[in-house]
Amino acid sequence: MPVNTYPDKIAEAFVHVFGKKPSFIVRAPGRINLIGEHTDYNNGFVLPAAIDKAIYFAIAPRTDRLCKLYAADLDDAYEFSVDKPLKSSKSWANYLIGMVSELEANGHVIDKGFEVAFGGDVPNGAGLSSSAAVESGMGFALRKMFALNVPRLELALTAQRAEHNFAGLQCGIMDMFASIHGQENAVIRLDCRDLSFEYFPFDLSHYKIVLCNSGVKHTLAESAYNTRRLECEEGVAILKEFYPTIESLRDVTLAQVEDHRAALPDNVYRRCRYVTAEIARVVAACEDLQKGDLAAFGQKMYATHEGLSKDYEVSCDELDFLVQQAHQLPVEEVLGSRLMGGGFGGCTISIVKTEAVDRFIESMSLAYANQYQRNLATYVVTITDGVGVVA
Ligand code: GAF
Repeated sequence: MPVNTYPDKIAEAFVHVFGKKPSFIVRAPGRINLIGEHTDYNNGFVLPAAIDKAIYFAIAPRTDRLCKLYAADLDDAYEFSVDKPLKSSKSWANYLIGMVSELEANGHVIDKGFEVAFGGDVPNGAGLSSSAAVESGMGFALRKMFALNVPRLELALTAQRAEHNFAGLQCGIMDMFASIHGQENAVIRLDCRDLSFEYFPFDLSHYKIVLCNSGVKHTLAESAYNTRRLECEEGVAILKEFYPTIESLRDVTLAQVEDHRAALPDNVYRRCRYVTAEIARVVAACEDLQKGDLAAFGQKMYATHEGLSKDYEVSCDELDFLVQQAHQLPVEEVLGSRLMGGGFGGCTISIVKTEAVDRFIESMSLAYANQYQRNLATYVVTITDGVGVVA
């Protein structure tokens, strides 16, 4: 296993840039999601986990009110006053400034400036939530440094507001919740309506989770994501005429969507059809996990992909190709596969028999290179604890 040198690298970068030692180092992981995509902002269920790819933060307080940020992976710096945490034209800085601003807006007192260097190995734009990791890690570091009384759930909600107000993505709660609440070897079954959750052991003694990175980054992914959210809201507004008590698609069944198909514009109908089916699928998938039936779980991953691609329209040719390739491999070796995260590019997630992992990676890489003349980056990930201090 390779030694994780990131905490040291970030500490060294801190010393190099700020000329002193950091007070401590925080690790904030990226996340995977086993099933339950685009269900979080519809008050449904999700099944994410924190992974062994993370962003690290080295931080120390200052005596004045200046906040100095250094993005080690970009070799770029930015500074602002703790009294004026305003949106910047540097998009990477907004995730950190957003956390300062939203914590202060919530009444927490950050009474001094600070210096922070950060960076890590969560690939950008791969659907592994590097942005939620940055927000969660920054928030956790500020909480510790200024002894803020911010419970983990509030930290996740603060990170979500930072993403909405400073990055412009009207995301759900899943990504930051997973980065903050992750537990080693367990997936989180989160009910996004009341934010109650339980940890499910995810037995990976015979299987591995393999991510295949399409390398595709859709430039309009954020606006397309926000549009999906609005389409779901439009569906709820129309269905409310028939079911006045509903508040979200969580309160609607697939059968009810079908009953009122004629009242829904076609795009809205298909979005509602996918979301209501997916929410029910997560519940059934958790039952599979409880029974130890990973094969049934894997089949549901393919069904999710089909819905994301055809009804929700957040896939792309490359992701469809990767899932089709995985589906053609022996079912005893590859249990399931689908696009993961918001979509429009990024990674697929597959559950692969341990002995078949090398074969899987080789055959997927070859097929991808033949089809798109591009190298396929693959990651075999493990499930780890959420955000915390590492040194
Ligand atoms: C992105 C969002 F940030 C999440 O909130 C979630 O909606 C996901 O897309 C899709 O499931 O990662």
